[in-house]
Amino acid sequence: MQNPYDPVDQTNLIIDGLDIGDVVGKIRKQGYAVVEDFLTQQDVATIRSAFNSDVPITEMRAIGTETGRTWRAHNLLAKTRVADSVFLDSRLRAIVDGVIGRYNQINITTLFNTLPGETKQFLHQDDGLWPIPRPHPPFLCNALIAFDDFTQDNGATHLVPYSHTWTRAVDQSIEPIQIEMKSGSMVLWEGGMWHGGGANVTRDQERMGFFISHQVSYLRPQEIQLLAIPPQVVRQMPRKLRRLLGYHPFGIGVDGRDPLDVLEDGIVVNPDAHPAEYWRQR
Ligand SMILES: O=C(O)CCC(=O)C(=O)O
Repeated sequence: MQNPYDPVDQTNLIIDGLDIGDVVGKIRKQGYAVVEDFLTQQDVATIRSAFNSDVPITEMRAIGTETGRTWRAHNLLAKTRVADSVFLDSRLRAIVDGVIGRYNQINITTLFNTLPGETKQFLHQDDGLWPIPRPHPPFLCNALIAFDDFTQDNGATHLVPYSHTWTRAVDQSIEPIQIEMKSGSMVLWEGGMWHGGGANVTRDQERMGFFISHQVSYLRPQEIQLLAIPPQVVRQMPRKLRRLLGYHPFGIGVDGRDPLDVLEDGIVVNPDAHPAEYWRQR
């Protein structure tokens, strides 16, 4: 019997002209793949406008950067509805299913803007947060969509191809490749891939990107989605997006009920459950 957590075979699956099997194959083999023109310029403009006006952001000083020259917004699904369709995009969903299996959920969401003067990050692995010995099956699949063109000078993401299968730490002096891509394009990588943001050595070019990390649904996410997004907000979301946040049946659910039903009615004690006296008197 097939394990329900096995990656889905997406060979020969074409969605909106994109060869999903090809993208999945590249991610599995070399650790990453680029999908050009994933978003239209209209989509990019709409999300960028929300990021600039509605979405609260913070400075980031981490992963080797101390300048404060990166702005970040996390917990995006609590802050705006503007990108819901991106999370639900059928091409993205099929790629993630092909890399980590169909039982997956959102791990963390980030809109970031790397400003002129930002320094380069350490090369790191996103799946290093979970202390699972290597080699292990892929359990994280990440997507980063360029809003600005990613160029060598503005710090386009550094990646070390094939390093997702390595069991030793990468030498930080290794020569990575840089993923230069046009606004609207997306790079995806497997969670074990060594990568990092580059230095933005321009005087005046920002590098805005939209990052969505997915993980297998049996792991605890990096951002506690079930708490981070208030239930009244989740109730307004499409059902598929609620599932992606972690409201999926796993094990016993909530007293044997589907978490989505509990989200609707707030009933956390199964109506079919009764004290022992009830059952003895039957
Ligand atoms: O800036 C980038 O392109 C990648 C950022 C990154 O890997 C991170 O912040 O963990």
